Amino acid sequence: MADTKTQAYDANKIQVLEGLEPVRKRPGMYIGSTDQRGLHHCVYEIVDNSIDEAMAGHCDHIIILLGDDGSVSVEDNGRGIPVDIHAKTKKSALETVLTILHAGGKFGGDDSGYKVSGGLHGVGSSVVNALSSYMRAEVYRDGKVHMQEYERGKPKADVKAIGKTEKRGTKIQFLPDKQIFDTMTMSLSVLLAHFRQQAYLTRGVTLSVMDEREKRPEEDTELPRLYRFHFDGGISAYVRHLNHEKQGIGDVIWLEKEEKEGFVEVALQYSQAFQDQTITFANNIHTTEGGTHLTGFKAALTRTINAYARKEAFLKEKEENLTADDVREGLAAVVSVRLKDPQFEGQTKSKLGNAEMKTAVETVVNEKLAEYLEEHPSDARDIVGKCLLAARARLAARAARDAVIRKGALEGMTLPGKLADCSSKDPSECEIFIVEGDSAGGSAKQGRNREFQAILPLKGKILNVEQARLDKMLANNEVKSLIIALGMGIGEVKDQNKLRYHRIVIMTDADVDGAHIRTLLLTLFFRYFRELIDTGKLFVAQPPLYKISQGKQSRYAFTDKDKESILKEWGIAEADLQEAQEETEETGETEEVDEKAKKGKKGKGQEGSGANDEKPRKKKVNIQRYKGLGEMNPDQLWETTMDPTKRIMLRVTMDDAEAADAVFSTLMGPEVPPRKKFIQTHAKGVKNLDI
Ligand code: 0RA
Repeated sequence: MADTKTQAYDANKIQVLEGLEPVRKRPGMYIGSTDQRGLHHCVYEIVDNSIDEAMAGHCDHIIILLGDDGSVSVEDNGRGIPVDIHAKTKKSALETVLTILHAGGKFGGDDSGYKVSGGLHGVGSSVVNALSSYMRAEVYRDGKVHMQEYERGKPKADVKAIGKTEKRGTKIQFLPDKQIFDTMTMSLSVLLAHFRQQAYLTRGVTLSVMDEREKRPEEDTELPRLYRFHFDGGISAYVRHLNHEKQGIGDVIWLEKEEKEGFVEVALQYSQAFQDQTITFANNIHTTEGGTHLTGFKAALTRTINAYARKEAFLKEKEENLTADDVREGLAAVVSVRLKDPQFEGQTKSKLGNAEMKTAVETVVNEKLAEYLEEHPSDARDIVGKCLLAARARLAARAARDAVIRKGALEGMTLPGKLADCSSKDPSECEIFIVEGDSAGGSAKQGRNREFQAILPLKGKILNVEQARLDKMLANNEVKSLIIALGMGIGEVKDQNKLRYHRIVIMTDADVDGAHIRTLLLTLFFRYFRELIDTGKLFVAQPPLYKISQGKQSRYAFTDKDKESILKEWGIAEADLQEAQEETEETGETEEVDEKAKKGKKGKGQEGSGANDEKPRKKKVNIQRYKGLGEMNPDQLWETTMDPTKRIMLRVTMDDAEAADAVFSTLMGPEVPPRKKFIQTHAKGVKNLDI
């Protein structure tokens, strides 16, 4: 890191703003939410401060402990938060930093350096303190251990020296407040993904993570408890990691330069994949919506590769320039910038707005990438070759797409033949069900509300888009129908305003084939219609797995757990089921079961009435397992899966595009060994594919 950003610091520089009451009143304003995300956010806040210390070159090891009591402890070997008395507050700097909102030396927005500490809101440790029922800070400085404890942001006593030490550094332990958070359970896998990313961005620092929780959430139970992230390669190692299941073209290219606007670092590598994966950061904050640094990067990449291709006559005089999309096919890149006063914009405040960073990134990439290509002619030729291939494919795809669009237009507003469209033309109230198979399609067509529900049956498997370019994709009838039905186009001419349905529902059977088709569809949406996922328009229908009937009453169960709880409600233990059934056949039933059965009748989804006055003769429990949607009649399908007032649908969300990309590359890409490995390691855990 450049040294220019480290400056002399003293306790007086801390800007005093306000106390912590507003934080507890409106936690969402400061940490986004009080669910698990907010909980994780607190951990990031504390760790990010230590990362800052590492970035400034003062610390190289951070230890994170998830305690069995629900607390988290973060220790670094940096300079230690100052403990001297702050002129304005007349309190120790440590206390000031941890009890006053927006206080903090280098993270206070003064001029002494880049404000690097971050996360979504970049609010700092005082906010975490306010939202913790208990916090303890230890500072190892000047041979002493200084300590202060807090409850809900309030110090229990002044900072005091409690012992001697040779160590230097800071340890912050905090216990999130049960009164504030909806859950106290953190997800190790989510935390690890963040720590790994931070370790890449801070070359040379070691992040050690230890999970000491006795009871871990289900998704963590198979994970080791101890981790160490350390990457000497920094973001080059990140790019290598992004491409590790892919076949690379040339080496990872790494560029860095300090400009007057800020510091720019870029790593990139091409592979034989089709998709591009460019991940951007500003001051270590993942800018998922991109921004000026991304714009500058794209512009420079296109310009530099075209210039090189022309100069070396890979592009003939009469040939058109490569487009931005051509030079991004198969690209993995990490763009990381650091600047003094980052402006975050966009829906989720994760889009960099500083105009000067476009120029900075553009200048650095133009200069350094051109240099690299000159110095590595063989890699350069392979890269240009890959881009030319992409350009040719794009032209072929354009022709194919134009044909599709023309066909769509020719067929007028009637769209693909097998689409049963809805009558409403207001996209905001329209839904399209993408249904597996003609028979289920038939049931869905009869069962639907034709006012606002459209049905598109797909025959068999759709094409695996992970292994095909757009042109081949568009030659596939199933994919083609879907694209025309959606109405928003694809590729270069996509327009979400033309989308004909604001809810798109994937409805497949609850078996292996259904899961495969669902995955293929999810891949298609992830790769080509990501905006529909980002805006929450994609859903997966949840047809019931069982119909459980007893006498005249029946209930639907959507999961095995559901089934168990219904049976329990009816007073039938799973283990007794067999027995109970036998018993009924011979003798009728016992009092106790009868009582429970009556209660069960009051539950939702019951059928029939007046069963209460009937003398119970039979209590045979019948459990029907639905193997396919086709086994349900139209009414049942409507009632259980399509009726907006009763159905359960899973909205497809994506917390982490990078993880999703890795999953799709692994699951749907051409390489078999990684897929095998993935399936072997995850087979147990797969319930819902959460992308
Ligand atoms: C301001 C000044 C100095 C260190 C820090 C902040 C600091 C903060 C944190 C938060 C977590 N770990 C940290 N380590 C250091 C340095 C003052 C000096 O010694 O000159």
